[in-house]
Amino acid sequence: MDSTVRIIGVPMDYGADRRGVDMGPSAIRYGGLGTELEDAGVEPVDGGDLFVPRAEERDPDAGSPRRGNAKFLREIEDVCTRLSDRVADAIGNGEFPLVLGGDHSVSIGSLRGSSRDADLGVIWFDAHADLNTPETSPSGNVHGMPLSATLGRGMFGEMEWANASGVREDAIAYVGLRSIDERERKRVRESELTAFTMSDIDERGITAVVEDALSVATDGTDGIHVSLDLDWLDPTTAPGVGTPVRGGVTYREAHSALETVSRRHDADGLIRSMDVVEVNPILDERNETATVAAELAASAFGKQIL
Ligand code: HAR
Ligand code: MN
Ligand code: MN
Ligand code: MN
Repeated sequence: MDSTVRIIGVPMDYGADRRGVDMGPSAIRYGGLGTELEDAGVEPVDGGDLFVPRAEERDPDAGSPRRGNAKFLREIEDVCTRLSDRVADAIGNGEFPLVLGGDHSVSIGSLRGSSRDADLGVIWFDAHADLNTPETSPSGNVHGMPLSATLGRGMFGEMEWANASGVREDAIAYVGLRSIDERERKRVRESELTAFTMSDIDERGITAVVEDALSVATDGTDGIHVSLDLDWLDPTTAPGVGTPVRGGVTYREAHSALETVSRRHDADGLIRSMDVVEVNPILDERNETATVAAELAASAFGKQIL
């Protein structure tokens, strides 16, 4: 990959119960992101972090919808609106935006920004489907809702700031699902989304699955967004996440997946933007999860062993 990578930190934990994920951007930088990216042969430009007020000085229910439950929705709207501008500006300047979360609700802003002038496909590396709405969420945590927000499902249909009409539902592919709420399961089945679970990876191998996911996301789109939730990995490799689920991908499978993404990008230049989310340094062990996050980003940008 040849373009400048614009690092955008979003120290936001409004979307998750386990406070601490707001320290993710610092931890990923400290885990070696800059040098890792240089090793991948790209030029990182760190634009610092977006301003995010402390959750402790806010009332989680102040912006809650009339029906349903979505904590800190007003604050998330504010941050994601600013983030989407930053992402769109970076792309407009010919740069590649790399967003560091923060919890997964940051993707609402990444996706809206990246799809502003494009039809966008999405690869969602995650244990979770993130397809709840305020009506169906068991937790009220918006990090379990970003894809529904993007697609305007349920009451998100009335929230212009969250919707990204350029994101094509039939060009979204999950990779590595293993924890889905009952009502999400129904939604995934009835939707046009493509879902590759851990069982698919067991049966077919990570490379074949990621290649299929890339085909789905690039079919008829102008580019794709890669969203990497660190809880996609097995908790033995990535313990520093708020909602760990055992049975995730190994360290090698994760690298192999992002290397497959990078090969595809070299071939057709279709990767437009990426976010790396859910690293929680308070729950981490010796910054391992943040370090893996930095390494995986470098793999996505083409870092090679030889
Ligand atoms: N499905 C659950 C909920 O909506 C848990 C979501 C877990 N979150 C994430 N997202 N880390 O991937 O509350
Ligand atoms: Mn997620
Ligand atoms: Mn997850
Ligand atoms: Mn299609």
